[in-house]
Amino acid sequence: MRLPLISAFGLALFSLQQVAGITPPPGAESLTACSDVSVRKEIRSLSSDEWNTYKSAVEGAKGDRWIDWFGYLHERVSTKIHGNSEFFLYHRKFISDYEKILRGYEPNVVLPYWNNMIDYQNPAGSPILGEKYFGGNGVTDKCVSSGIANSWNFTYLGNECLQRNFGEADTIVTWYSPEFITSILQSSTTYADLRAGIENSLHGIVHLSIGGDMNTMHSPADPIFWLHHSNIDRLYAQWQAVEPDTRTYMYDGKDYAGNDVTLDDKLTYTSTPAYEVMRLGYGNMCYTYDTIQTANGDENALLSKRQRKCKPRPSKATQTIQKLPAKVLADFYPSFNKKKFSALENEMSDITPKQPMAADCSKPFTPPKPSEKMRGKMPYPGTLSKEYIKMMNLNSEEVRSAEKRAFAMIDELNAANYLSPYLFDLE
Ligand SMILES: [Cu+2]
Repeated sequence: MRLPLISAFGLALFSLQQVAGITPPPGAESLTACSDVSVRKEIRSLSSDEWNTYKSAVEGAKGDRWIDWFGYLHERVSTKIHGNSEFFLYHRKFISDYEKILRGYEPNVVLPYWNNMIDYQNPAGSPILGEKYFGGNGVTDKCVSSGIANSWNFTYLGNECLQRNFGEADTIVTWYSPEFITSILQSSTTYADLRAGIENSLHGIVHLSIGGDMNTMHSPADPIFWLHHSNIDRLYAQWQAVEPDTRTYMYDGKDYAGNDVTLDDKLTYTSTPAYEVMRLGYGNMCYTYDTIQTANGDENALLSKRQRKCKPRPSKATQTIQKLPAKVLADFYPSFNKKKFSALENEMSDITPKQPMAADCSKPFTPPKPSEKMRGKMPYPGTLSKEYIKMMNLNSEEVRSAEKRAFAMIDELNAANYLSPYLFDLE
């Protein structure tokens, strides 16, 4: 009598996984679905209660020197987890460990992310680097003296302050646009492609150009690190979710020693196999992102009806890009070209720094008018310095080819007279 019961149960489990279409690799079958899945949101869409909770958790963790510890840990592992395939997976676990530490101070806290692509034209002008959130450039001795990180000090660094070092006249070089990241999401067909495309572009320039501690191996000391990496993790998770059957457990490319990676590889200095962190909503990875939820039509009770009105509609930028010459689409937007694309591989929403998301917005969402002056004038991103490439153990050929690709995309969009809604007349 017992046997049929067991096999019936086994069958039920099996068919559940069939529905999802994801076949877990050996070891991962035992990961169970989380009973509670938290939703990471763009920082500007947090309610003031949510922001205060986050702030209080961060201040608690800072007070107990957890943030110093994570900076120290990152420094210890840094040469193994950058410039190779482990990059996404190690950082996914790393920021999730941080989130767990924060829950020791605020049980309901959820790590937000910073969609810094929408701020790419003028990062120093982003509210995220302002008094209300994380503070701006360093002042005396490059010490940060505003926002959440006002007057932070680190004992393990010889009692030094938290430093930032923007470029000339307190500005920051141009970062990577939503148009570019959309192109990377649509063009990357392997894990290794996506890793190289994101780490060598958006990931690196944000670290390098915020400068100070962000441009060191103990960058987690800067509280902005966690929101930047949450955004990087979101892009990886979205890419996985476009084709969950094939991409959830797709892991290829090389590790730091030049060996092919495998799903059983242990993440550096941990006993965690790679496969354990790859599927969101399973095992210890009990979170998702608001953009994934929305794209999957799984927008849940977290958003009230009133809040739903503030959700971005299909964007103008998407429509404009789709009308560009076939060559531009074929070269840079394969999914738009096929006219079959997922919202998960499209970062071009109507959200801009002038109209960020707001959880409690009272007016209907209308994107600002793009500046005609900027038609055909998308700027090139800043490039990674030799020193940065060396420090991070990156492959300089790979970096330069990622940058070249970005320049080529910008050239084609400008040649087609594309008007980006993320550019403003700054004069
Ligand atoms: Cu890192």
